[in-house]
Amino acid sequence: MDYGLTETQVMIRDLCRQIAQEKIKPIREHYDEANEFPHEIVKVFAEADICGLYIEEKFGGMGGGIMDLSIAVEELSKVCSGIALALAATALGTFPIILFGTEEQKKKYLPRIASGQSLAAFGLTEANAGSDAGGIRTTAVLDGDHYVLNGTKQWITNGGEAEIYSIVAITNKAKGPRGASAFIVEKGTPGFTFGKKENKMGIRASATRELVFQDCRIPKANLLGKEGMGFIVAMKTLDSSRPGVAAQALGIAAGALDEAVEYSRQRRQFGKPICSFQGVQFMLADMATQVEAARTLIYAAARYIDGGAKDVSKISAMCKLFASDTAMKVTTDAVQVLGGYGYMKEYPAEKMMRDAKITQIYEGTNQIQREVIGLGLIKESAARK
Ligand code: COS
Repeated sequence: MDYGLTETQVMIRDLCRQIAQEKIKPIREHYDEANEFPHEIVKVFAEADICGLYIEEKFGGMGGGIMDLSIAVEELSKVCSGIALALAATALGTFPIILFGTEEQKKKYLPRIASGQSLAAFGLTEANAGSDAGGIRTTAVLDGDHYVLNGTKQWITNGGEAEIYSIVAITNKAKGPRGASAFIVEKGTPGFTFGKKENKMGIRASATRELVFQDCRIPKANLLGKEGMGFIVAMKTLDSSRPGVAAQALGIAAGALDEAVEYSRQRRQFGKPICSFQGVQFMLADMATQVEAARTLIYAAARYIDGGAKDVSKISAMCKLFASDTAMKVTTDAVQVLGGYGYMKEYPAEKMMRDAKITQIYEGTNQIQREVIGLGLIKESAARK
């Protein structure tokens, strides 16, 4: 199926497929085992010019959108979603600048990201503020022409590796979510350091770290949007980034399906390949149907957002919810098809199953996605009256 992709999108898909097969496949096990960040592959992304797929051409990007990013993330994640995350998490950290940055801020930061010279990251989550994003405690206090940041962000993807961080902090405690603001903070700013690097179940080739701010002074010019808009910046960013997580989940599921089909053709039991048994065929059929449904929903969501639709929270949450639940189900079934071998580290199915789990958790748990979808339904119904 060609899914109505443009010529450029087919080119992006084929290029990323080639990078995944030739450059990532041979080293994915090493990075997973070592819990190490894949600097060599980030260089490959930069050389292949895929870091700016979703960034405007005038800022050095390819001028595409979320659809182009999703295609790339899906292809890379078929082989290793941990490595693909360097690209996807950079997009998450870049969306606040794309959506709310001034022309000067865009001119200063986007070309560095588009060229692959700098990675980006998004800092919202804290130890006591995960699903309850409005509960963050990191503060930013205006002092002359600087803001002074204090607090700790937790579980930040690309933490320590990124040069450019979009950070949400409280500028007015009394106002709740309306008292948050968003800022750009550069690595190397005095008072900005990195804490614990996490040892994770899956996506082990990605860097997940604490960001620590201690009297970190950043120029006032680094404020994104207006003071008090931080919660909206965060929510709109997540609306744009969730199809990327969904594409990551889709890639994991599609990769696991490929492994399961191939294995079932090779593995012989009772004198026949196991793919000849209906019990296995039915499992593969269900897996493939779920993968196609996830892809179709993600592409629909990505096109809708790229088309400039205003209220995209519901469709964005739907594709993240469906694709990540699909990834968990399909990878679990792939391990089952591979049986004892599926449980062993010499086959990639167990890694895919470990990698899939996080997609049901980060960028909003699937319980939060259901809440967003539910609220969207109520809002739409109320608007019709
Ligand atoms: N776009 C624009 N505005 C939005 C919005 C969106 N997607 N979502 C919420 N808002 C606005 C609301 O309209 C509301 O505005 P008013 O103050 O004018 O009424 C304001 O933001 C607060 O919204 P709400 O009352 O719904 O906030 P809650 O604190 O109840 O939280 C959820 C809402 C749960 C949806 C939010 O906290 C969330 O998304 N949590 C998950 C965060 C997450 O994904 N974390 C993962 C880590 S970041 S990678």
